[in-house]
Amino acid sequence: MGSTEDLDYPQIIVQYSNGFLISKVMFTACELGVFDLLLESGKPLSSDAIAAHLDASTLGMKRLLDACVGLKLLAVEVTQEGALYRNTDISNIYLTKSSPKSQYHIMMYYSNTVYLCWQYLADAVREGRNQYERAFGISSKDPFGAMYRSDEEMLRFMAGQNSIWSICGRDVLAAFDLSPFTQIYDLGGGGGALAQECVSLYPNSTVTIYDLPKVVQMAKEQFVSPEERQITFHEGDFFNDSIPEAELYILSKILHDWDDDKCKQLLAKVYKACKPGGGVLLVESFLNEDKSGPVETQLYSMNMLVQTEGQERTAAEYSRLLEAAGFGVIQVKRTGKLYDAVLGRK
Ligand code: ASE
Repeated sequence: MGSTEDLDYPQIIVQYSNGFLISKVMFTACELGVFDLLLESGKPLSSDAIAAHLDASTLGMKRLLDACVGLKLLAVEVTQEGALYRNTDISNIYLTKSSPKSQYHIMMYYSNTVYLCWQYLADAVREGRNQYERAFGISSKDPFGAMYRSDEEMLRFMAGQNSIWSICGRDVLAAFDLSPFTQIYDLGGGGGALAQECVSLYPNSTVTIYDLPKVVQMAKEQFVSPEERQITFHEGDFFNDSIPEAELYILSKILHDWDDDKCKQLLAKVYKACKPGGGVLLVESFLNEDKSGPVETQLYSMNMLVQTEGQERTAAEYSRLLEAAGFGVIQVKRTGKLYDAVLGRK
């Protein structure tokens, strides 16, 4: 029996202790461009060649590459000229910048922003609030003011959220037949990846991305081209400005940013604006009813504690929020993947 399976040092404790080291190895290989270089080169490369191309030390790069092999993010073959490294299929698809399913941007957000907030997790638990003041020296009164404290931060967040929808967007939009709704608002639609999935899945729909003015400007500059005629924009703050009439409102990972009072306030406003027969689609990661899992969602809920005013909720909790706002027929769909959906009808 290996020493790490010894009851004095159970595997579960070893794995959990090393979890953050594993994350940081993967984030760093992404950040330095290891996976991009190996994709572009089209052939396996030595650690010296990779170090030279990426302007890194040979000593540090060799160690990073070997750790990536141990994590199965790279493969190595030993030849007469020495060790040659190449991407695995999974790295090519998810860890390179240019792949359609790239998770590069969410990794950069985790590594450079989320990681810093988690430094203060104990303080967040003690105080029951987010940690922007300690992590970045900025007021935590307005979480999105803090999250969008610079254009660079805002862009990193928007690109990160977009990368999630490139993987999960289709599943949550296909959870219900949304084809009867042609006039759709994506409230807090950010970089627009979910809106793009929506018009591609429902060709008769038009989606208006409703978000803060500086978010809309960035989305137009970086993510959505004017040729995408089915996508339009509306600049506003959904708590303080009016919400135009539409058939369907999508709130995707919006309610998890806010406490119950703010959620009720927002949903009541959406209910008022909604056409009769219309609806609201909530896209979130649902906790089990007894909150026993899934562990990914429990971890996201910890992240909502350190970064926002919200939390992850159960399907019943979202249904109750919808009912409180006046929505009738409420249908819940668990997708079995990271994000689920609930549809409420007016
Ligand atoms: C938000 C989503 C996220 C607000 C802050 C966030 C994400 C990271 N930080 O609405 C993406 C989801 N991932 C996690 C860990 O929650």
